[in-house]
Amino acid sequence: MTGPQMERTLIIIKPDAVQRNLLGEIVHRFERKGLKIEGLKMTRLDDQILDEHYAHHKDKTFFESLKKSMKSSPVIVAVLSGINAVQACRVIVGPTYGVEAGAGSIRGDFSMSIQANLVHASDSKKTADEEIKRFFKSEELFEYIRIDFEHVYGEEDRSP
Ligand code: 3AN
Repeated sequence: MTGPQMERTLIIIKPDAVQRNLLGEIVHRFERKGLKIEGLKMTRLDDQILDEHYAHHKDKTFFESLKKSMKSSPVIVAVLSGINAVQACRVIVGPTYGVEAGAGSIRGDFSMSIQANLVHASDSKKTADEEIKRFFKSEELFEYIRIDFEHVYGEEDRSP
C-alpha cells in the first residue's frame, strides 16, 4: 500500500447495471466502504465522449460493440473520494472478466461477462483526474465533511 493520500476517482455504472436494477446495490457497496460521494448524476454517453474514454481500445475488435453497449441506456457517473480511493474502488469492482472476479467484488457477485461488467472505475490517479474532468463540471462536485471520517480511517491512516 502507498502512503495516505486523499484521492478522487471516477465511477461509471453502466447500462447493463441500470437495466438489471443494480444501481442501489452498487452505490451502496461504495458508500458502506467509507467512500465519500462528491458527485453523482445520470447522463447519456455519445460517440464523442466514448471515443475519448475508450481511446486505448480504439483498435480492438470489440470497440464498436463496447460503444454500442455504453449508449444503449443512460448511465450513472459518480466521483468518489477517500484515502487511496482509486485502489479501494478497483478492488470493490474486481477484475475485467466477471467469471474470474472474486466473490464479494461487484463483478464477482453480479457479472458473467468481459464486456457487460457493470461498472467502470479509474485505474490510476492520473487517469482519474482526466476522467473526472471529462464527465463533470467543477460546479457539479461537492466538498463536505463526512461525520464518520475519524471512524472510517485510523489515526495513522489520516496522518501522512
Ligand atoms: P476495466 O474496466 O476492468 O479497467 P479495460 O479498461 O481493459 O477494463 O476495458 C474497458 C471496458 O472494455 C471493460 N470494462 C469492458 O466493458 C470492455 N472490454 C474489455 N475487454 C474486452 C473484451 N475482450 N471484449 C469485450 N469487451 C471488453
